[in-house]
Amino acid sequence: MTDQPPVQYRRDGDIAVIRVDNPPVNALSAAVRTGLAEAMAQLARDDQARAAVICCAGRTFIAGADISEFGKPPVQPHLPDVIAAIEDSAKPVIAALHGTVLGGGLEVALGAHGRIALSGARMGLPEVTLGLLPGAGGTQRLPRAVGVEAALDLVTSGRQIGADEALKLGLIDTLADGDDPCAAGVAEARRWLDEGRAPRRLSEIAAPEADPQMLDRWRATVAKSARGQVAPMRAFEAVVNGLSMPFAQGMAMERQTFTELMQTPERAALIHAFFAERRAAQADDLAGVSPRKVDRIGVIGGGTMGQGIAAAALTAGLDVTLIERDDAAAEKARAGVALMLEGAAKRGKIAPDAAAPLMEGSFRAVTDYDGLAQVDLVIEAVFEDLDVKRDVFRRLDGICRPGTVLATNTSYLDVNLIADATRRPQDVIGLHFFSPPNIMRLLEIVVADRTAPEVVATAFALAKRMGKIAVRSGVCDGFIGNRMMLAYRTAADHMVLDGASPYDIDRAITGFGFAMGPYQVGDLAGLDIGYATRQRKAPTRDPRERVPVFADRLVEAGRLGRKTGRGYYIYDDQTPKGRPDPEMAGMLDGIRAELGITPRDFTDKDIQTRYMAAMVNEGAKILDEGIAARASDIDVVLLHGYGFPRWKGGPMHWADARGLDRMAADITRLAAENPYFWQMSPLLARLAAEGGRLADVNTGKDAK
Ligand code: 3H9
Repeated sequence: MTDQPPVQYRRDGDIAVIRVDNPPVNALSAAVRTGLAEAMAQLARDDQARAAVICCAGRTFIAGADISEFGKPPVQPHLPDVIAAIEDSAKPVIAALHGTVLGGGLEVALGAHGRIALSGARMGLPEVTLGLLPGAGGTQRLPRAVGVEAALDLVTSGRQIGADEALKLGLIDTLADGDDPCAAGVAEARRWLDEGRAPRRLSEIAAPEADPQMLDRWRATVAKSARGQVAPMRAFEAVVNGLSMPFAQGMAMERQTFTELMQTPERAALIHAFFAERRAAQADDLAGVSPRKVDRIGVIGGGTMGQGIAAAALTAGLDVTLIERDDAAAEKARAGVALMLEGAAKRGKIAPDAAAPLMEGSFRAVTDYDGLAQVDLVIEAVFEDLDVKRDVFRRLDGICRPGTVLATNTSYLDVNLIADATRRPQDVIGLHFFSPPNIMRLLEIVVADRTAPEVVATAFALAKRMGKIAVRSGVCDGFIGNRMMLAYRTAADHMVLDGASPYDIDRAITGFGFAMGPYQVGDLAGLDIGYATRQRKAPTRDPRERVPVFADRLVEAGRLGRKTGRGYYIYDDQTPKGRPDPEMAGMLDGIRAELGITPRDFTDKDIQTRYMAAMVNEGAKILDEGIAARASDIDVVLLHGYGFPRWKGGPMHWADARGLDRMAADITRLAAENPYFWQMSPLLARLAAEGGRLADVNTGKDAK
């Protein structure tokens, strides 16, 4: 932090430079709003100043309102008033943009009379992603700057655009070179003075006309993509309704909508998700612990996971040595990684022509473990079998130099047992990537009993470098995510055994907001995975456990899901995303008759209640055992790895919002039916009785 006030006023000749310096992202806290308002008053008084520049210190222009103030009583001056003061200035005001110009930051820029941006700047109005709409003139000024259609696109999607696109749209006037936004702004202001340009106020421009058909198209698009969310449609309406109102009335309507949205559970959930993602990377016991340097990594196994991990690491600028069994497998892996890098180039993750040089210079697929002698970290992604993995780690122990981090990508095996295969368990950790690892952002960092703090810190640093959202987990079967999934899938399987169809379940669960239902997910992942797990556990299975016989039958009939064209659904050219199988009902009825089950009906609500109760109950157990350090970490895993609807915040947030007494009542009722499966988490029972919240639980165990 600097000792200086967050907004400084100085003069460069006859240009006032108003510089915001509020690390880390120059958010518009009350102090910044006050500082900007005072600076505008000073500008008006300053006879020496003929124009002004608003620019920012640090890595970005203003990245928006201060989100940490949301949910608290608003403090004056309000942002719309500050922006009105900027726009009302009799002297030209130029906003000089760099970094990420977001939300209220872009609204400040729209209040200025001219906008110049450094070439790397990105801008957008992400408020809908927080359950809000732009609340400081964005819905009213943006259409006047870029036209109705472009404004609808930006306001309802929250997407960010680069400076080039902003220039084309007319959102900015000029692109500047260099890396000093304030200097670029001063030069632009001087040009304005030389040309004698007067302030141009967007509020004084008539609202543009809109083609009714274009509006209908957009209304349909927004309704479809918003799914269960409220904010995108309210944002759409604010833009459209504002077109037929005087500017001041449009501003009042926008403010009213903003205030209403601020009260919604959707806004609370989305902001919870934003902070939960950032909090997940913070561990109290790692303060002051330095990560080891990681530039070169090894990947063992060139299947889909190994290839994806390699591609993600190359994209992040790491050097990668991939080990495969034989030359043919190594070549296949190499081709797969090359394809993924081309995909990364298409998605703009690396430069358009970067894939080939990365493959040439930073990647090799070899068959000899000796290639790993000099790497800084190894990620093993071989077949999911404890003995196979222990063998790999024994070999690594013999080859890797001291200090190399040895990571396993296992999704459920005991990392302690893997660590024990080496003479350096302190260097062993789990890095559970999600499939496909070059796309999915979630990474579970699995900390074993003897993993050194430095190794944990190294894993977090690597995750950050690779752009992953990292969550720390302790060791248990399935870690946080797959253990949760097993619980809610089991609840779903019980419902199918008892009378629901997989299609009923998937409809109810996507209706809740999940990206996919459990049986759609099963088909995508391959039904053989669950089958293999059930076979593995069969010898130790408790006789009270209910086996999803129907799932086993599908696999035994060769119906493994999408990859075989048939699983719960049928996949063909006409229905690549799958259609229900007309034979499913008959098969299920046959199995129920065999098991002596009289089928019963489940409403969507019944299905959602059981699915969520199983998920939350397991989450509470995971928290209680210290497998997760905080409830919000569990939310992040479900949001990023399992398609939980972001606007509901994650299962733990959702349960707190619904009330733990209601959750406990659901579980008690279900336990009467099946006491073995519905064993209430003691933590959940206690919190429900005390009126507590999962969010406030601090196990103090730091997930180890
Ligand atoms: C809005 O503007 C409403 C207006 O229309 C109307 C008002 C009336 N506030 O993400 P990072 C913190 S809505 C407070 O790790 P990066 C963040 O928590 C707002 N804090 O860095 C973290 O703290 P910590 C619209 C914020 O480089 C630290 O800064 N704006 C805010 O990966 C670093 O963040 C947005 O939605 C904030 N606005 O990404 C932008 N932003 O170190 C939200 C960040 O303690 N922000 N922090 O964990 C972002 O998208 C990214 O943070 C950004 C930087 C791209 C800026």
